[in-house]
Formats: sequence, C-alpha cells, structure tokens
Amino acid sequence: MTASTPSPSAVSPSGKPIVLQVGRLPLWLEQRLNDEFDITLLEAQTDRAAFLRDQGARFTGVVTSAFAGADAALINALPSLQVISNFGVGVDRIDLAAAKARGIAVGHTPDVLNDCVADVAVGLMLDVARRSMEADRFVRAGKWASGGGKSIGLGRKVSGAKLGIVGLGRIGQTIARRVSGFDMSVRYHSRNPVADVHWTHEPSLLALAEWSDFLVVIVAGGAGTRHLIDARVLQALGPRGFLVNVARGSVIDEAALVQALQNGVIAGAGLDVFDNEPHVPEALFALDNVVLLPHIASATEETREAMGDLTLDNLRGYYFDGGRLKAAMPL
Ligand code: NAP
Ligand code: 8YV
Repeated sequence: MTASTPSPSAVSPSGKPIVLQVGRLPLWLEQRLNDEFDITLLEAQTDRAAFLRDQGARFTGVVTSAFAGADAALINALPSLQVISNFGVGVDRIDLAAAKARGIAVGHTPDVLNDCVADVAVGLMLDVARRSMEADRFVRAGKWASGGGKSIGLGRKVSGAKLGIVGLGRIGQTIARRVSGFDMSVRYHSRNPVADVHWTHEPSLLALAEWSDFLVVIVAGGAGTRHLIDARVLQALGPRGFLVNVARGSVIDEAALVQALQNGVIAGAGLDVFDNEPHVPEALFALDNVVLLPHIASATEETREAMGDLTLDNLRGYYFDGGRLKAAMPL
C-alpha cells in the first residue's frame, strides 16, 4: 500500500482521507479542506483527552498552523498519523523529533510569504525610526492643532543606514534585497555563511549588533534560538540602534527588551511577534519608541491564499501523489 492509496481504514465512507484539524484556519481554507478531506476540528471536541483516546487512531493526517502546532503529546495520541501539513513556514510548535521518530512527513509553506514578511520588516524599520505611529497618535489626539502646529520631535534616517540581519534564510535574503532600494549597507549573522551572496557574514552576533543601526531578526524559532537576542545583544546595539523582530517572540528575551526600551539602552523596536501571543507585555503599551503589530507579517489576501494553496497541496501530494509533499520540512 503506497501513500497515494490510503488504506481503507484511513478513509471515510465517502473515500476521503481522515484528517484532524488543530486550531482554526481561515474559513475559506477550512471549506476547501472539507471538500477534499474528512476533517474533524480538535477544538470542537468538549473532552479532548477522551476524544483522542477513543478516536485518535482514525486520523492519518493533521492540518495545523504556526500558532497551534502539534506537540509530542498530540502526535503520540495519533498512532496512525503519517502526515502533518502546517499553514505557515515556521514549525517551532511542531515536535519535529517526535514526527521524525515515527517517520511522519511534515509539510509547511516556505517562500510564498517571503515578500510580505520582508515588506513588514522594512515597514517596521520605517515606522519606528520615522516615528510614524507615534505621529499618527499625536495627530489623532488633536495635539498638532492644540499645540499651534508644533510637531513631534525628529526621527532618524533609514536610507543609507547600516542593517544587520539575524538569519539570512529565505526571508532574510528577501529583506536584504529590498533595502538595496534604500542604499543600506547589509551584514548578517547566521551559524553558517551563505554561499553566493554579496552581503558580509558576521560570525559574532554581538559584533553585528554593535555595527548595526537596525538589527532585524528573522531566524527560525524554537529551543535553538530561544533568547538569542538577550541583554548583551541589546547593549551592543546601543542607544542609537533599533531592533525589528518578525521571527518569533521566543528569540528575544522580552523582559530584557522591555527594560532596554524603558531605559534608552536601545533607541526603539518594531515587533510583529511576541513570546506569549496574543498577550503583549503591558509595559510596552506606555512606550512611544516601540511599534506593536499582532503577528500580521504574512497577512495579506494574496499571501494567505498562496499559503492555503500550499497547505492543501502538501496534503494532496501526500495522499494522492505517492507521498510527495510539495514543500516538506527536511527531518
Ligand atoms: P529559513 O530559510 O529556514 O531561514 C532561517 C535562518 O535562520 C537561516 O539563515 C539559519 O541559518 C538561521 N538560523 C537558524 N538558527 C540560528 C541560530 N541559532 N543562530 C543564528 N542563525 C540561525 O527560514 P525563513 O523561511 O526565512 O523563515 C524564518 C522564520 O521566520 C520562520 O521560521 C518563522 O518562525 C518566521 N516567520 C514569521 C512570520 C510572521 O508572520 N512574523 C512569517 C513567516 C515566517 P543557519 O542555519 O546557518 O544558522
Ligand atoms: C502566520 C507565520 O502568521 O509562517 C509563519 O511561520 O508565523 C505566519 O506566516 C502563521 O503561519 C499563521 O498561522
């Protein structure tokens, strides 16, 4: 029996592969998933433990998101599981070791979101340095008019500045290409230098932070990068430096960042991601030198549709094309 012909017990009476959905997905994607697969939503079960105990063995597939993931407990509760399809490129909430141990294929959505995430990284640099969010609040509060036309203080120039990129993967390289239009000098830090690129690799993260006017973080999340950006890195970035995070909240020591922003250790930050989403440290709400976004870097109609297509294609490839996922995580 190959992956292209699911075993009779793995398909519903209608002939559709039986897939467990973990966490909500965009409605249009849920509808398309339901057209082709026999989908059960885990969150709709009142007693999750009893449901998994009684019915866990039915599922050969899981569809999830970067937010919901699939931890080892869930994977272990699904003894027939063969494939996980993730709506998102980041798989830090999927226990890859547990999947690998069982030979479970993991699909995700690389590349289709590079443009939009890079756009938001550049947008955050501009917003925090040019103080545009703060200026918007100033105008809406009527302070421009009540102050007789006196404006907010000066911002800082982005064009021509020095950009350090932490993680020169698919998205990091897209960011580096974007800012050529801003005449920025680019250097990057990653564990391995990237072949065939003209940007300078900086083996020391501290040295990169010291050099940078802007430090943009776009590494993978997970245990390997937890608190990579700590108090020492923020100190090295310094009072004229800006931090932008479009990777994962876990990559930054958030308590150290709050202190750094409050005490002028760094100039400001633009953040799309947080350690305990959707919760954002309340201390940040009072600060004008930070721009806060609710994890929207990939959230455009075009990109979310492409991510949905790839999420579906990964499942289709597994079940109907001999186990060939269109975009598989190397395990
Ligand atoms: P990618 O191509 O795999 O690139 C990841 C980069 O991180 C690589 O350059 C890698 O280089 C580097 N890296 C990994 N561990 C590192 C470490 N310990 N120290 C330094 N560098 C390290 O991934 P991608 O497609 O660009 O996506 C990157 C991440 O962005 C995703 O994993 C996801 O978490 C996040 N993301 C966020 C959003 C959002 O909505 N905000 C959207 C999409 C993606 P080395 O292996 O050489 O170190
Ligand atoms: C999405 C992301 O917000 O791709 C990722 O890793 O974090 C974002 O694109 C997420 O996938 C939606 O769940």
